[in-house]
Amino acid sequence: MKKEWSMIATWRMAGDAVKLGGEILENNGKCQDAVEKAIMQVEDYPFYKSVGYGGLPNEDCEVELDAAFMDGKTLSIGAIAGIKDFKNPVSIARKLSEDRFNIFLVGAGAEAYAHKNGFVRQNMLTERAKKTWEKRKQEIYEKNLSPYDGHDTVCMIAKDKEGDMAVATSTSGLFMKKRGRVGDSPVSGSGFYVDNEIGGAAATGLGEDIMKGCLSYEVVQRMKNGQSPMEAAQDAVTEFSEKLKKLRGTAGAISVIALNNTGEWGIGTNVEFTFAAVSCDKYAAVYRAIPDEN
Ligand code: SD4
Repeated sequence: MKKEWSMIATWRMAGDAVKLGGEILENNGKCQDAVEKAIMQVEDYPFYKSVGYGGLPNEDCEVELDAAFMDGKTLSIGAIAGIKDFKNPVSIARKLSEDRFNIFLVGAGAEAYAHKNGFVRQNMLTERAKKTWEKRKQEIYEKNLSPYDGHDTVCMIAKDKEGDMAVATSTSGLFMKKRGRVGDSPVSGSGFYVDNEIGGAAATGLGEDIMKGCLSYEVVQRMKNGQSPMEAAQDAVTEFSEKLKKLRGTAGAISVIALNNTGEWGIGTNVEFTFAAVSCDKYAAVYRAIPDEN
């Protein structure tokens, strides 16, 4: 059944934020505002370890953030990567989406743009994140662990009462990543995609593998070809994970959320304990997705 408005986000941490986004949509607000404001709430909360303030540092103990914004009506995109010391990367990405050129900025260039456009400077490294970094550093050394565990991106897709759609993402990326490493989250087609005429999708997990399959665009194309968001997301993740395993012996964690332009939602994953927070026509809930065993 067609939903008046609808919103989906990755992870349990977005549970309260989708309620906020839902209120915006219920009160005739725009999908662009719903995804931005809801992600800002997650970015500002210091205990969500992998997004915004309090995000997980890179191997040099610096917090480098990636974010993106896409408008499904105009296909406008704005993205930033590796930005340091600015609050609310999602808002900087949204601002960039207003431009015709230079819509994806990295590092010092992104910081100069944010400064020029009046965005708030903030040291994004918290004491808590620093302690987590020190502990992991010790564990990597003592137990010979892979450094690259622990990372969750917040992604949100919304459809408003006008039928317009938007998607946004925000993340500190892979914990202990190399300085300058960029994952899928700010990369169009891999970390996110939306088109009013079809729907949207966004990914969380190991960016290095998500980018190999351009999975958000793949899910949107599957919806275009008639699959429901649930089928599109689950089939795309399962088929691509199988392909990676066959070709390379292993597939990283991959989860994709999807929302079509009637407000129907779906989630696909290859890992246990993936959650999606959903808010549609006045109800809100957090769902757990189960990987497809076939
Ligand atoms: C990245 N995809 O930078 C992000 C991290 C993430 O769940 O989503 N983790 O690769």
